[in-house]
Amino acid sequence: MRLSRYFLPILRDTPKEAEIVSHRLMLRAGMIRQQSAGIYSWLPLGLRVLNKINAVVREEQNRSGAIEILMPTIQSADLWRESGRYDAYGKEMLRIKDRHERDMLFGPTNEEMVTDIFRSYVKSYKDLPLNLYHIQWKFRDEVRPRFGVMRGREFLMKDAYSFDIDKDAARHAYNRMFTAYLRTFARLGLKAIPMRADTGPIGGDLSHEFIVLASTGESQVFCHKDYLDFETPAIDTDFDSVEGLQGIVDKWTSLYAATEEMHEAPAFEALPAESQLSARGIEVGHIFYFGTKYSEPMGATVAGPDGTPAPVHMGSYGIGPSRLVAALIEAGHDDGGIIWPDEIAPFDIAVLNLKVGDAATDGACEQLYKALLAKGYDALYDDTDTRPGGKFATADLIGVPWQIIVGPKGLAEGKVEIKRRADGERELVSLEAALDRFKGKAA
Ligand code: 5CA
Repeated sequence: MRLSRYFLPILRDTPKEAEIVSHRLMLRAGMIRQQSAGIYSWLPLGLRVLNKINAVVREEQNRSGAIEILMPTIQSADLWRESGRYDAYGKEMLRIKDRHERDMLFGPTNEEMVTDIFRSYVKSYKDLPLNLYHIQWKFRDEVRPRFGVMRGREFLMKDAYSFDIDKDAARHAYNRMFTAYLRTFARLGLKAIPMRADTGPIGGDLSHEFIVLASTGESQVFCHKDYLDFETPAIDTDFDSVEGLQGIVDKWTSLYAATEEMHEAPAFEALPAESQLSARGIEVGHIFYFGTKYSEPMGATVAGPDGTPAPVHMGSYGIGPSRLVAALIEAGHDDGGIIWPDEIAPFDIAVLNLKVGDAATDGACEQLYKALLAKGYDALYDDTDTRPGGKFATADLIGVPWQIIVGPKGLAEGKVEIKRRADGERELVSLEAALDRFKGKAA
């Protein structure tokens, strides 16, 4: 992408309305624009990051055996009357009437709708287990939308729904998602700790929130420090192995970890003082097992081996990709701006032309830029006529992991500079060496 042809509305001044660093940086880096309280447009840079997060989430959902669908944002109130949640959900639900005066709503979650899909097609235990997920916008009319996309009213959610013949099978489905979540957050470069959690309006009696520790987090959490050193399940984890996954989940739930609602002070205080971690955290994922809470009232039954129909056992599993964009910035930034993990960065490499119009500099930059594109990188070429200082500031602000800085002085000696955004380390190398350094996206 040539910056001169891109749409990157950078703000030089710090927006006053933004209370936390991720919100400030997302506005300054031209990633989002607020349209009304808690409702945002995603500008090109923000959308790139959101899509990259979705790609990781999707890969790990698929790996665990879940199957992607896409359900609508607008739902019929009748479905929610069947489960009894239409009245119970309260003011957070945005209720709408269509032209025929039918009650509709903008979905805050999809348990009812996915249960309706399931009951329409699946009748036998032979078609189980099944886990269907989608990545779709949700609306919750939060009393206090704040911190930008961290707590929005309209936000993106990956929500998966599992269907099983009995409680044991449902436990395995829960463990699959639990394990997939550990892998997903680790791939995003985040340390997310599963904590016993309250189930709120979703219901059920087994639930974990996945919490990223951050001083600006909205939740108060308590856990054993050793979780910070636990190993992530490997890429070749066998998601069909009941014992294997139970082993992973047992390990990751073996030590104390709870959100404020579930906190038991005496148990926590019994830990050695040096192992007690009491901190603020961001909830990036939340998983639930709720048995037959929806399948029973909605008549989602399957026939078991003896032919007797019984309500299917369900769980639901949420991740907030739009919230994750903010969480990643809370976890990765410095005074200069954002520091993205390589896999999530909006661009892989930025080429900074320090003297546009100078034939040698333009030539070297074009050569670099085209070679990087040919190797499959998302390259950003700053070919604008901004001063060098402005280019450095922009590249640092938007957090591209690698910068190749090209100017006439260096080129006179046959050199360009490679800068690593994360630690600021710089290296002077020949143009050929710079090209050779970046071997190809898959390499
Ligand atoms: N149906 C279940 C699981 S699929 C459910 O709705 N769970 S939830 O309420 O816990 O939300 C799932 C995830 O969505 C949360 O862990 C969080 O990452 C994200 N999320 C929830 N509310 C918001 C919000 N207001 N703004 C941004 N992200 C949110």
